[in-house]
Amino acid sequence: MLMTDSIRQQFPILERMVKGKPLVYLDNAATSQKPQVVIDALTDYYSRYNANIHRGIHTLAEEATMAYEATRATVKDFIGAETTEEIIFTRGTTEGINLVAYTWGRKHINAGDEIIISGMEHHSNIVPWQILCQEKQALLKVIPVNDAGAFALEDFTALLSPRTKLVSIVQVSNALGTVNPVKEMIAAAHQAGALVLVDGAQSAVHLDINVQDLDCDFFAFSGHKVYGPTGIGVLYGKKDLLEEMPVFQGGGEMIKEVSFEQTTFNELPYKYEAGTPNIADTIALKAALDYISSIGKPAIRAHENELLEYATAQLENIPGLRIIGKAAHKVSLVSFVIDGVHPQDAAIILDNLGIAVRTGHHCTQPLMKRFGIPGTIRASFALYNTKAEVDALVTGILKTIKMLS
Ligand code: 7TS
Repeated sequence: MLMTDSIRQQFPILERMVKGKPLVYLDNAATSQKPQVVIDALTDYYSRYNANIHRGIHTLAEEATMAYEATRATVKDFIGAETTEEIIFTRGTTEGINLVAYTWGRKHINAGDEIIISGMEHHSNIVPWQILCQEKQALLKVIPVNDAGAFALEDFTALLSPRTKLVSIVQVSNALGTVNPVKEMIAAAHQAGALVLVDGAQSAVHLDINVQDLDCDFFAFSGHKVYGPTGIGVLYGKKDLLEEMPVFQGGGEMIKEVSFEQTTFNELPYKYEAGTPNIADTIALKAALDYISSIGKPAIRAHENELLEYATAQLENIPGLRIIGKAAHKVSLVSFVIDGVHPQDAAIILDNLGIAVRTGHHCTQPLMKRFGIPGTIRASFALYNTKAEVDALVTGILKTIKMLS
């Protein structure tokens, strides 16, 4: 059992009042709140050892470099990578996916090749591949999503062909909460000769991640969804792939030697980190990952799953409310629509009650189209949420229905 009271005290924002009511923050899939240790790591860096990294040999530069690289080592352990050379810092999941599309993709995708994604992808795992496929006359194939908001492994393997070069798949759907069988998918894709990128934006905070066990070729996630800062993310890539891929952005840091005639590039991981990186947020990401590890993902998961079950049972009892996404394996996220209630109207009423939920298409427009809806109301739970907050949501929904009907 998590000690929610003491956990909540570590998140200063949870003391906030919104519209005269205590904040009930249920938009964790968009971004999670930050514990004091993360906020402290940011202010500590700026107030004690702000300096550029990898260049100066003065004390501050050395301290900043050490802290920055310490995060890389922590990330390596957090996702079970083999070496820190495989950990590339990015701005977030979106940039990680784009990095692969613009480097590996531009080199390896040719006319007639096929890339497979699923029908539940976030736009950031659709658009980069669409752009690439259009440029290269390649084909983007989509795994169909069933009424429960999932797909069977066979629906995926049926799409694999000798032309499949890449499978780019979300591990956990941000709109439905569905957990996809990525390990089995990776094995099947490899057998067909394709590489696999896993979008871990939603999974990294809930599931135990071991990229070596998964055997994925790339894995991308965002710091701000794992209780860390915005503006920092991670792209994991297998070393041999990262070594042979072309560079992404050119500039300082990513070079070995530059002349006007020719440039040689730096070794991994610096080859993909051009310019002064996001030092402060990278350093604070370590505090966030250490925070998660200190509590333990299994304990966090048990708490979140309890909230999910509790919320699902209550919401299902509300007449006219329909849950979208009823896969057998889900994370702590519930998406729903209500007869006669536009999600946006519900969000405004709930906000007046201090309740923060996400409404709309959740950057998954093709998925919304599949379900024939403009969007959903989404409540997503984190380790600091409570059953009392679920009760507040349910009461708020009942009030919303009364007001709008
Ligand atoms: N992939 C998935 C599955 C996501 O949920 C998100 C963000 C991204 C990629 C992009 O991550 P970013 O950090 O680069 O923006 N998802 C959401 C969401 O559900 N609500 O706001 C952002």
